[in-house]
Amino acid sequence: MFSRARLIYKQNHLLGSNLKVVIRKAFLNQVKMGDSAVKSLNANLWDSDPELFDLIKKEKKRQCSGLEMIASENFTSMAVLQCLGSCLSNKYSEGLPGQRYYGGNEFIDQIEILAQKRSLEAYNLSPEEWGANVQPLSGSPANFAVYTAIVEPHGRIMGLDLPDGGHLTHGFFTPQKKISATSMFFESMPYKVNPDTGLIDYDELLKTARLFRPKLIIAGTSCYSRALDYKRFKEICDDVGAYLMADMAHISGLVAAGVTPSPFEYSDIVTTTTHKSLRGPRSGVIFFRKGLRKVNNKGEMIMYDLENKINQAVFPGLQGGPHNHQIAAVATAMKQTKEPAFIKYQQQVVANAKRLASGLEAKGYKIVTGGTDLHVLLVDLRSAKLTGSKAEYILEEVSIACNKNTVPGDKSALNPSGIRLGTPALTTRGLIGRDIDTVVHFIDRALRLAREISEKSGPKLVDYKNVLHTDAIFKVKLESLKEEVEQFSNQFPMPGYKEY
Ligand code: DSN
Repeated sequence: MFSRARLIYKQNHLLGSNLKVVIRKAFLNQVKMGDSAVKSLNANLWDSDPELFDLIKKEKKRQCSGLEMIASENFTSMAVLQCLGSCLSNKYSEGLPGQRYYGGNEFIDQIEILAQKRSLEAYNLSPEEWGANVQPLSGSPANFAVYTAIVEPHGRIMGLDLPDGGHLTHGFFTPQKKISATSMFFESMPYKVNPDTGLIDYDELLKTARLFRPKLIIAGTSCYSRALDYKRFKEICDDVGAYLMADMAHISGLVAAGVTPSPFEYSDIVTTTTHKSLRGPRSGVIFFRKGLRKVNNKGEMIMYDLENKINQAVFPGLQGGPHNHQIAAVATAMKQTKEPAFIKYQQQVVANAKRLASGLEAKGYKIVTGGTDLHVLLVDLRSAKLTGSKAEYILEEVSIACNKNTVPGDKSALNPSGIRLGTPALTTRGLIGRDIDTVVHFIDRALRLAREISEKSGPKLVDYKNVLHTDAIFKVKLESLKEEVEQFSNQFPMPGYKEY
């Protein structure tokens, strides 16, 4: 028994030591393989994924050689790109500075606090009266977080109708379908522009608000070329006991530079994206008031209680870990708002938009509201006998990017009669004065060509595209205009990395 036991022990022991050797060898091997695996996984994008890198380079070339006139786009700074491509992308930090659900957030906390502080400074806000949540991933999540924070499920919200220049998240629905989650989970009622003037009809808004009694009214636009009357919005909100939320996504750069009225004086909450006129990263910020809200008719002080509600709506309500690389990029973009060059840039954005509007008007195009005070204008193409889709298509074919848009009085959002044009991106590349006249000239040539093609093709977009690509004379005209646009555009510098 004993010797058998010894034998078994010995066998096991031998087996054990052999096993140890085997395991150790495998481990060493793994470490070696791991090393080389990590190394090869860490290669530059251009070495590890030339197929994707090639597509990115092509997009860069498209951006450089075209004229970018989508009013919500811009070319961000090198500092922002460097934050976006930094190690901050690696870190989880659910929670707020000082109250995280993960360790290792010493520097992440400092970065987020810096982004909050600079966001307030950018708009000259006192930290006693305002707070900022810099975690929303973009504008739509920021808006939805506000609604879930302060409006109960199926509570009432009013926003500018999408076809009148509002944003999807302001509650868009059609007679057939609830389109935006805002209209699915809350009861939304649109307010409108006056179809003759293209201007927001504040009297009608008041009448509807008195009937609808919303908990929240949104003062914000996606395509509207005039400054909003925030004072009037606030009076209407006070009349019906609603909160006022300004969505300043489009104009947040202009507001920071003081070239358009600020929504902060009258609003309870302000949301914004940070990548449009502000020129930051794709991200979002919610500003909320703190302190005294009002004194009621019994003389009692009613305090704001937005801070916790909004912070908790963002996380854990709607989002997970904040995107720290974006938050750092917001911090550096907000810092830039304090530079004199930023103010000059924003002034030029508006000057360029005004010049573009008056140039197109001089060529016979109808500009909704008769011009612009901001970075954006809306061209009504009904009198030019073109649709927004046909105009957008031909402009893209000659390397001018813009988007089709409904104009006041349009019956269908699917077949809009206008195009929206913006100047933030062109201004970033340095276009001024006479350059804008050249852009007007290019747009006019393209639209006149579109009309010729449309006369030949008839009303259908599919036939129009077909004629545009098959008719030899149109093809030559199109190619030559495209070449001129690209030669012109390539003269202007592009911020960011050279190739990508
Ligand atoms: N998609 C943006 C715009 O173009 O206005 C708004 O989020």
